[in-house]
Amino acid sequence: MERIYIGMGSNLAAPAQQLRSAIDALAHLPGTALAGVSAFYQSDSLLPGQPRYTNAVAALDGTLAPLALLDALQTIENDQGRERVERWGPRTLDLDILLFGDRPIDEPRLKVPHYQMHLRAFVLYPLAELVPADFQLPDGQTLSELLAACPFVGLERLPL
Ligand code: A4P
Ligand code: MG
Repeated sequence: MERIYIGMGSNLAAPAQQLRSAIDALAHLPGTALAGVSAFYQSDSLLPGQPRYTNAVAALDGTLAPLALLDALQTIENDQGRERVERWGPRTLDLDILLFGDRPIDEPRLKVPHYQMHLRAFVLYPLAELVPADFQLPDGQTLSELLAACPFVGLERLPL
């Protein structure tokens, strides 16, 4: 059994509802159990000219292989109307595998930890709600160090 963290994001078609549907789908994934969900956070897109994003992080306990989980997440994205028109384009739902136990993964289709998670406030602050205070990434960096280098600026935590 491994603890897995999933970053969720949406900036189209009622983003908070998209996240709630995704959480429901994650709760029903075979081979995993939903272990927790952060609050929802809003922030501007990293690319100008796109609607604001709503983001959250979910924790799963699973026995699935990493690529099987990626397939399942992409099926959920597609079921919720994800269209891949351009990289970083606006999307109904993006599900990223942030962390998979304490293993780094380097496959053509899957890089874990997610390549930019350590720089993104909309990933780090929701993740911090779900992990112990001394939490470390696979490379030994602590989440506290990453948070200290990544101010909460521009992030809006939505009421539960
Ligand atoms: N892939 C590799 N590693 C992973 C992983 N750890 N988890 C591959 C999931 N997928 C992974 O993903 C492209 C390919 O990445 C997948 O087929 C998979 O094999 P994608 O979801 O089709 O493409 P994308 O999401 O457009 O690209 P990317 O680089 O994942 O974009 P990001 O980094 O997700 O950025 N602003 C705010 N405020 N909030 C956001 O959530 N998100 C983006 C998109 C831009 N600006 C944002 C936000
Ligand atoms: Mg993605």
